[in-house]
Order: sequence, then C-alpha cells, then structure tokens
Amino acid sequence: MPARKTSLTALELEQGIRGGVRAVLAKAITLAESTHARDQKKIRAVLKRLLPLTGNAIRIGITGVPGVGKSTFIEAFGEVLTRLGKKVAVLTVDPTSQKTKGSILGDKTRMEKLSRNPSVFIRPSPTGTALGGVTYHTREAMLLCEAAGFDVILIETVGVGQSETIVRNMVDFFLLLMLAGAGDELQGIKKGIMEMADGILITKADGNNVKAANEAKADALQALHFQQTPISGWKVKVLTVSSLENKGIEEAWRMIQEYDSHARHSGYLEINRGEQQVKWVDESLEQTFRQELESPKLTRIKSHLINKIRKHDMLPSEAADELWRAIGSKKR
Ligand SMILES: Nc1nc2c(ncn2[C@@H]2O[C@H](COP(=O)(O)OP(=O)(O)O)[C@@H](O)[C@H]2O)c(=O)[nH]1
Ligand SMILES: [Mg+2]
Repeated sequence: MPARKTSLTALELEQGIRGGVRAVLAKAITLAESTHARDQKKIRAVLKRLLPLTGNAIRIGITGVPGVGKSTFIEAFGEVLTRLGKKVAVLTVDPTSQKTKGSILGDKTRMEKLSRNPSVFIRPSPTGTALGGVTYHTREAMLLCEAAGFDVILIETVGVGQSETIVRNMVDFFLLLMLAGAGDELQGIKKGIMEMADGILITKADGNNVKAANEAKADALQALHFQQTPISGWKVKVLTVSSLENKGIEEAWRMIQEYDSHARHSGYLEINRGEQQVKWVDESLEQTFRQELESPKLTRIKSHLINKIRKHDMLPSEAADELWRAIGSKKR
C-alpha cells in the first residue's frame, strides 16, 4: 500500500517523534505501512536512530473472539491508565476489517471517549493489506510509539488466522478475553489459545451475567490447571471484569504490573524480547519472500511453469527451483 505523500525528511520525522508530536508519529506509521522501497528505506533510517528510545513501554496484546468486548475494555482500561499518568498507544490488528470495514467503524465509536483523551494515541490497522503486512508493520508502529514516549502499548487483535501468534510474538503480556457461557464457550475458543495467554479476563461480568462469569472463571482455572507452567514461570491469572461498570479494570492492571515485575526480576522479559527479535527476522524474511512471489513478474513465470507441469514437462519441485532462481536474479 503506497504511503500518503509526506514531505517530511527523515530528520524532521525523527525530531517530531522525539518531541512526541502525534501528527508526525501518524505520518511515520503510514510510511512504515508502505510497501514502497523508498518509504521503507526512509522509515528504517528513522527507526534506527530512534532505537535507543524504544523498549521502555509495557507491551500488551489483547485478543478474543469478535464481540467479546476488547474495544470496550480498552476504552475503560485506557481511562484507568491515563488517570495513573500513563501515556497509552492503541494499535489494532483486525484482519476482518478488510472485508466488512464494520469493525473499525465500531471501534471508533466504541473508543470515542478514549480517542479524545490527550494522553492516548489510537491507530487502526490499514485496511486492504495482507495480514502478514499489517502485523509486520505493527512492530514498527509499536517502536515508533515507544520512541514518542508512550508507556503502555495495547495491541488489539481478533482470533482470526495467524494474527494471535504474530501478536503474541511482539508483546510482553498476552491478555485473552473470554465470554461467560461456561463449557460451550471454552470449546469455542481456538485450540492452543489458552496456552498463549498470560492472563484471562472473563468479560461482561455485570447484571444477570455475574454468576455465569464466575462459573466461567472457575472453568478457565480448571482448564489452566491441566496446562504446563509456562517458561516464564508465571502462574496465569483469571479475573472477571465489567468494562461498562468499570469493575475489575484496575485489578487487570495490577495483574499486568505484577507480571511485569516478575518478568523483569527473573530476566525473562529480556530473554523473551531477544527471542522476539529473532522471530521478527524470520517473519520479515517470509514477508519479503511472499511479496516477491506475488509480484507480477513472478506470477507470470509461475503460470508458465504450471502449464509445463500440467503437460508433464516439469516436476513441481523443478518449478520451485526455477522460481527461486528468478527471485535471486531479480535481486542481483
Ligand atoms: N454488558 C456488557 N456489555 C459489554 C461489556 N463490554 C462490551 N460489551 C458489549 O459487547 C459488544 C461488543 O463489544 P466490543 O468492545 O466491540 O467487542 P470486540 O469486538 O471484542 O472489540 C458491544 O455491544 C458492547 O457494548 C461489558 O462489560 N458489559
Ligand atoms: Mg473491537
């Protein structure tokens, strides 16, 4: 996706971000989202100079099925955090929004109050981009927000495709939101997702739903009981919350702070972030490869090769070799 035209130089971008100027931060993220080589070169130069300013935020991923209450929770959570003097950046990774566009609109209205809060920066993911692209640039967006002085980064993602795993690989704390509804609900949760969580919130624990929420909490604890202790050594916690009634929101923050001090003292935070950087290399490589493979030139070569395969003139493995060579020759 091409970046909107920006006249800012790399130096202006760097200085603007150092000064915490939102408009400049927004422009820098737009550049990071661009697939144009020129834009990438520029934003990488900026990012490299800003790297010493990054890494100081608590990075929190927030996931759960659509409708579980992620955006509403972020709104309530963001208010609590800013009242404590925190500067909060919200990045959303929503692959479903490409199709419907509805969820982004929904998020905007749901986070309306938060978006007017001067200590908050909200950035929805660009629409019409491949999932890999969106999440890949989310890392850069996160670093840019840290350099701009944000202390808490919230990344909202929905339980679609690979997005959870990718977001899990870029945050310190992964928060899973679940609806009450007991046994059925637990089964509805994608396999493996509970293993990724550092904390679980049972949402909408208000009105007639309080009892069901407490039951869901007990079920979740039971399920966790059979899980191996994560390598972080952290015991996963389950809380009930009501974002509408502001219940459990501060407790959720306390849980994350507790995790943060645990992970810092044990050295796990640093180890984890180091491993995440290695994954970033791998993901970037995959992303580059995928982009090359989808280029018009490669697409043409590929359809030509597929014709040969159909005529029994070529083995699929030979076609793969040829495509690999075509990518190589393009590079040099
Ligand atoms: N009763 C109740 N409803 C909630 C709560 N949080 C969210 N909702 C409702 O659940 C629906 C989906 O919320 P939303 O935050 O958009 O979910 P998301 O798709 O996970 O981001 C909305 O209609 C919200 O008003 C809550 O704490 N209590
Ligand atoms: Mg949402």
